[in-house]
Amino acid sequence: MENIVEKLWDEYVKVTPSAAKIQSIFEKKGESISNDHIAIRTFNNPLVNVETLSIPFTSIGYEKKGEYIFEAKKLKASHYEHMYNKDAPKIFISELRLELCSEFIQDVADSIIATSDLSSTSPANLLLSGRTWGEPSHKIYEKLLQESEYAAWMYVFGFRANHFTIYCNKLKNFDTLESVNDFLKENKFKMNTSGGEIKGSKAQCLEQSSILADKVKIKFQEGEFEVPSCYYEFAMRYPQKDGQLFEGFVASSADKIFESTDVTSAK
Ligand code: OOG
Ligand code: NI
Repeated sequence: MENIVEKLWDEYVKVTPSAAKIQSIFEKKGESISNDHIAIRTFNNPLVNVETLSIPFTSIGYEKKGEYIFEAKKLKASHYEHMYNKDAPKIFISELRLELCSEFIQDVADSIIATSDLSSTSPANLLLSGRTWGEPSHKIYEKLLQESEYAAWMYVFGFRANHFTIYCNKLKNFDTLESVNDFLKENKFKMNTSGGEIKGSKAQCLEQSSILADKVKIKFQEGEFEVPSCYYEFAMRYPQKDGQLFEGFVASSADKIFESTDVTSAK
């Protein structure tokens, strides 16, 4: 397990230099970082859907706990928790519901999945493979962006962790998510402000924030362009009425967290 999480991290930091920087500034303050969750994106094609990408996790003791629908973004997601190891990060996997998308998106998804050699790739390897199709076309990327930022991101970045999330309850020197955000801003990181800097509330038992995705140079068929890659998230969890810490996700907050990879905000 540690293995797949570590490997996902290695691929993630390659396109998210801010995540490594943020870890190190927290460590300089004497913190050791725990992960609340890791998020993965995909399409609902059975070859690569949430169910398929969950196999590497369910096979090591994770079980499905929650399901979420994002109508406007045409997404569906599930979250997984480890049955025994309470320190294992939760896994949040979402999929684009292709049948609700335009024919253009369906054709792009079908063709990139068809050109990927999935028969010889286990789901665990797939998760570490990034883009399993060739060089993307910037023209197609731009057209996808107009309809679905999520589809455009998938087209360029493929299978990988979209973000890791620092579990802020475990930080020793930060009592509130606000103080975490202040520290990040002092260090010149830009926050995703969609729906407010802090999404959710104590009453919802979950507060979340995130930096805007890093921008990386990608080689497209037409040449090199900078596009938003991945981001780092921060979560603070609170006990529910029964005294148990809330371990789920809040759809209305997640809806805004998705926008951390939005090109229009990642200026
Ligand atoms: C997932 C966004 C939702 C959360 O913690 O609510 C999420 C994504 O951007 O792929 O991770
Ligand atoms: Ni998240």
